[in-house]
Amino acid sequence: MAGKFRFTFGPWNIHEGADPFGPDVRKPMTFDQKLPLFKKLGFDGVQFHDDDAVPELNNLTAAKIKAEAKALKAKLDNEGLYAEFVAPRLWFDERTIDGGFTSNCPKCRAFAKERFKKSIDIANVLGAPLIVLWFAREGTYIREAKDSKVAVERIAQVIDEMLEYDKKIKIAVEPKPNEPMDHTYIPTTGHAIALGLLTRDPSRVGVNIESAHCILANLDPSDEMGFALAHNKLFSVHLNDQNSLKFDQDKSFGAVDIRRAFNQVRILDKHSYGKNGESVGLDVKVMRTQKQDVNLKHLSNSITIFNDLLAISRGLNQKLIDELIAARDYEELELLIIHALMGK
Ligand code: XLS
Ligand code: MG
Repeated sequence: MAGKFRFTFGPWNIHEGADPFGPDVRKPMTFDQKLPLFKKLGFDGVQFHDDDAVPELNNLTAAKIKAEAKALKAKLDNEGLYAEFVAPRLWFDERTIDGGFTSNCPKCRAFAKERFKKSIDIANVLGAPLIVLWFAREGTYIREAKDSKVAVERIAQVIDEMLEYDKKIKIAVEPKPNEPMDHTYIPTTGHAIALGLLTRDPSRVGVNIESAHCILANLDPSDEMGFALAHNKLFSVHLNDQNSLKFDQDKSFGAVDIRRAFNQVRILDKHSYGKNGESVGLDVKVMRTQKQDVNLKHLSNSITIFNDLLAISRGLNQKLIDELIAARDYEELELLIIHALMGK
């Protein structure tokens, strides 16, 4: 029992602060300005959307995409960083207004598949073993717009083709129940794992579990992680926090419910998460109110909170816990945990 934890985040986690109600409040930073910050903040790896890695990739030839990815790989090597995954960003383009894989328009579906392939090509150059699929617009605003059976079959079909396209790549589905859509297909870990069963190689289809997304589905993130671990499917995690069922907040890890965060750290540690090279991603967003010169604290604070909770978890008297469990004295066990979290 002991996880091996390496931390990652994506360039989108350094954010200018725009929200649906107002513009940027901080100056943008270029990718090259962000890169040296990873190590300084305590991170070892970088997560990429396909167009974070190769901007404007829609307008580039396959050869040019590979060349740009190669140049990026050199920059990462230079900083001593690894690429954890590449995720096709299928929610920005006008062709994916109504989704990519589940769009009712065949040309749009073809575009989405192309982007998936390009993501795999980029991942290969970067040495990233994983593609993350967050199904942003693969859902509906009104149920009558799409057929849910056909939609799931279409998603499975594309994943299946990509497993054939690349015989090694692994795919981590990142479930989320809503936002931007009213209802998103593949809302939970169970759905994601079952989706993999519809493909030619379920062993290469797993999950990236994001704390906030579980909470939005009214589920406990640590139990979702346990479910995935029991299936050998926890390919990555996106730790953060979320204050109940509202818009996706991506708060610093543990900032809302420290006990809920503790249980995520504990389940990961207990089952040696990271032993196969998995990373701990922190998909956190700084508060809009934060000023320019202190706009990175959500990242370093999230690692600090993770490590503090890890120390608490490892410091618990396991013998006493086992005794309390055997005696079914969960009230006493609860006090023990709360006191530990209170530093008592
Ligand atoms: C959005 C997602 C996104 C993915 C990567 O809610 O969390 O950031 O992790 O595409
Ligand atoms: Mg995420």
